[in-house]
Parts: sequence; structure tokens; C-alpha cells
Amino acid sequence: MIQVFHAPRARSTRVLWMLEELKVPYEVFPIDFFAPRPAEIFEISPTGSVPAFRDGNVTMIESMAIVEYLGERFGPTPLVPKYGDPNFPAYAQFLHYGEASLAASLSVVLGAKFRAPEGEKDNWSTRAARETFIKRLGLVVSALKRSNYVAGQAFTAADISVGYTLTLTGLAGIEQELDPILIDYLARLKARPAFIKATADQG
Ligand SMILES: N[C@@H](CCC(=O)N[C@@H](CS)C(=O)NCC(=O)O)C(=O)O
Repeated sequence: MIQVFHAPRARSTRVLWMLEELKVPYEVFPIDFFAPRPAEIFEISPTGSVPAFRDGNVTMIESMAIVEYLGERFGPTPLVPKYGDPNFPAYAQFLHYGEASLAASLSVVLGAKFRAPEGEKDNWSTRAARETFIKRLGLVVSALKRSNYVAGQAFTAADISVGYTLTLTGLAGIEQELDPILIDYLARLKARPAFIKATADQG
């Protein structure tokens, strides 16, 4: 069975969400983000980062690469549009944008908020990362003005990428800056049965 080392609210949420959307069974190894990692995770993830994922002989640690892998492994699925589908370019872009452009800047804000010493929480880098994140949301707003989801009228794995990152805006204290179109989008994503199951450990 597929195994996922997962911490609540960590990027491993994307992996559980995709597995739930695909209705593929899996086993979770719970990780306490602020506690020392169990030795087993280091067989997969050299720094103990999550997600850490195993499917037989396959091990992976990059959340959106795992989501792509699952789409191919258990597809074809409408969650993964293919080249030739008019939504494919937007799909490919947002599949990566949610991590590489959005989560990368939001992580700086969250890392400082929860881990930096008191006097180092507010600095040029954290302010720049916050501003960059907010500006980058503009591309998501433009996409959602055209269609219900970031890559067309149907939910896809690109929404798992972007949507997961948006779920962190409350933790980062940025939720009040979200355009109403993003608030509505996030509410629709959070109402999905697969999201609810994948985040049941978040209390
Ligand atoms: N780009 C990676 C980032 C993975 C990552 O940074 N995971 C965080 C939790 S959200 C983590 O485990 N950080 C602790 C560490 O890197 O040791 C992904 O999307 O999976």
C-alpha cells in the first residue's frame, strides 16, 4: 500500500488530497512538525521534509511531482488534462505555480512567523515575500474570472497545487487581503469531500 509521511497543514496535504480525489487507499505515517523525525523518514527524505512518499520501490519527496506521479499511475483521470486539451497550458502552469511561485514566497512568511526568533520575524525579506505572494495571486484571480477553476470549468490537480497554498493564508495572517473571488474559490475547494477527508487531522 502507498505510504505517506504527513504532518497536518504541510505540503503532504496535497498528496493525501490527490489520493482521496482518486479514491486510492493509502497509509499515513503522522509527523509532528516541531518534534524530532522518526528514523524511517530519512530512508526517503534526507532532511526529514514532508511529504515523504513510498509506492513499492518508488520513493519521492516533492509534493507536486508526487501528485503528477499519482495522476499518471492511477489515470487517465479528468484531474489531469493532457496535451491537446485546450486547458492543458493553464493546467501545466498552475500545477507548478501553486508551489514554485506561491508556496515558495508564502513559506518565507510562515517560516519567520513560526520559527524565527522574536526580533527577526519582521524584516526586509519577509515583507518582500509577503508582497510578492499577494502580487502573484493576481494571476489566479485572472484565471478565476475566466472559469470556475484555475484550468477551466472542471477541478484538476492544478487546483490542489494552488488551493493547498491558499489554505495557508489564514495561518500567515494574509486571509483578509484575499480578493473575494479567491475566498469563494477556497470555500468551494474546502467543501470537497476529498479535501475534508485529507485534512481531517487538522481539527
Ligand atoms: N517543494 C517541496 C517543499 C517540501 C517542504 O518544504 N516541506 C516542509 C513542510 S510543508 C518541510 O517538511 N520542511 C522541513 C524541512 O524541509 O526539513 C514540496 O512541495 O514538497
